[in-house]
Parts: sequence; C-alpha cells; structure tokens
Amino acid sequence: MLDAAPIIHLASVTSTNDYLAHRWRESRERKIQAFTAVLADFQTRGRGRLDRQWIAPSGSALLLSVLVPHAPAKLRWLPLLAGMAVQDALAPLVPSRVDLKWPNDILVGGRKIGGILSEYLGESAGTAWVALGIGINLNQSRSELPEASATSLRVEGALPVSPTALAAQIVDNLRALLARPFSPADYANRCVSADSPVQVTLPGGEILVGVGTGIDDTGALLIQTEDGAISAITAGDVALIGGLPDDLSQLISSGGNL
Ligand code: BT5
Repeated sequence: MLDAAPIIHLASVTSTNDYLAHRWRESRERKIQAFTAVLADFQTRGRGRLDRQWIAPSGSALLLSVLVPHAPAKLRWLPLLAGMAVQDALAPLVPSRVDLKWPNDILVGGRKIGGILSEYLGESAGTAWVALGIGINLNQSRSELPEASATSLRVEGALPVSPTALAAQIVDNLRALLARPFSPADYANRCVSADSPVQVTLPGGEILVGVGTGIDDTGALLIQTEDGAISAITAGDVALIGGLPDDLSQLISSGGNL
C-alpha cells in the first residue's frame, strides 16, 4: 500500500494545473509532497493542449491535477501512463470498452470521455516535476457536453461516482504503473492509434496519413505512410480513419482504402 499524498479540494479555480504549478513554485525547497492532487468542482479557464478550452459545468466532471516526479529523459511517457491509469479506473464503471488514443485521449465508444494535459514545471535535484492534469466527464447529460464527439460516464450508463474516490484510484493506479518496469508494448497494446489507419495533424498544421504501427522507446507514435516510410510522431492530433478497430477490421478486410 502506497502512502497517500494529500488531495486538495477546491470549489473553483482558474485551472487545477495552474494552481498546482503555483503551489510548487511557491513552496520553499520544493517541499510540496510528490503525488499531491488538486481537485476542483469548477475551472474558470480549464485548458487542453495548445491552450484549447476544457469545458465542464460546475460539479459535473473530474478536474484533477497531480504533482508527479519523473526522470527528465522520459517525460513523454507521462501522459501515456496517465491514460493507462485512467483506463484502468474507468473500465469497471462502464459496460463499453474504454480505449486510449495517442497521445492523451480517453475514449468510450469512440467518443472522448477524458483528456490529459501534462505540463513540465521544472527540475530539482535531477528530478523533473510535472503537473499532470486529468479531465473526465462524469455527470454531464448529452446536451451538457461541449461537442458531439464527447461523452460522459452518465451517458455511457455508469452509476454516479465520487470524484474524490475516482481521483484517489487514478493516483494509486498511476503510482503503481510508475513503480514497475514498463515497455512501449504495454501502452501500444491498449492504444487504438498504435495499430489503426490514422490521420495525424502535426503542430505546424501539416497532415500525415498512414497506419499506426506501434510506439517507440520515447513514447512517440510510429506511422507508416503510403510510401512505406515510418515516421515517429512526437506531438500532434490523431484522428482514427473509419472509427474504432472493430469497424476497421471490416473496412480493411473488404479492401477499403485509407
Ligand atoms: C485535452 O486537451 O484533452 C486535455 C484536457 C485536460 C483537462 C484537465 S481538467 C484538469 C486539468 N486542468 C486543466 O486546466 N486542464 C486539465 P486536447 O487534446 O487539446 O483537447 C481539447 C479539446 O477537447 C477542445 O478543443 C475541445 O474540442 C474538446 N473538449 C473540451 N472540453 C471537453 C470535454 N469536457 N469533453 C470532451 N472534449 C472536450
């Protein structure tokens, strides 16, 4: 059993990641405990990657940030490991399969139920510290979700859950994953983009179409393009072409093109 780190519960905050970053920077000698978690009922400026908005009505979602110490050379793994921790926590709650889409999406039935925002805070004594933000839609009805591609535990037929209990479970799962040896296949085996036709929008806007073939040692997504070349993608947005793998196997076996 791991020592429990504190969970700070806030009614409202700009962003739980900003709050944690502020606490970490202000704490003298970095004395804020590893795996301290911040939970909020509401965020006034909830963020996704690239400063996109993360939208959730008050009290409807899990809005969590966790202070994670990690090896500086392996930071790209953190959002992927966090995805696995979330997948393991959600899987028993919903009848449908919970999928991971590289790099930071958690999907149920092809719709986004949660996302991860991993932000580097700084280094102290050779350890990198990260604010690992996790947003999961809990109680929103369909009409309360920000877009048609989103879903929530409620929409997926789950019973109501306590955000604090779910947060504690995710932090426990994450700590257990970080404590044991890990290989890229552990993530790739759970990730729908690692073996499916995908379209990747790179940060500069360039679009790459290919088939995911795996995950490399650094956590990059490997894509084979039509010319046979393999590209290692370190950042970008991935869209699955043709839906989830069950549908894709039909598409591929019927000779469909990408
Ligand atoms: C993410 O970014 O998916 C990361 C989301 C992280 C949110 C958590 S909440 C706690 C912590 N504090 C923060 O301020 N953030 C973290 P990205 O892949 O860039 O996806 C953002 C996109 O998801 C938006 O542009 C919308 O299209 C969509 N989106 C926004 N709110 C959503 C929601 N509640 N459910 C599903 N999709 C949403």
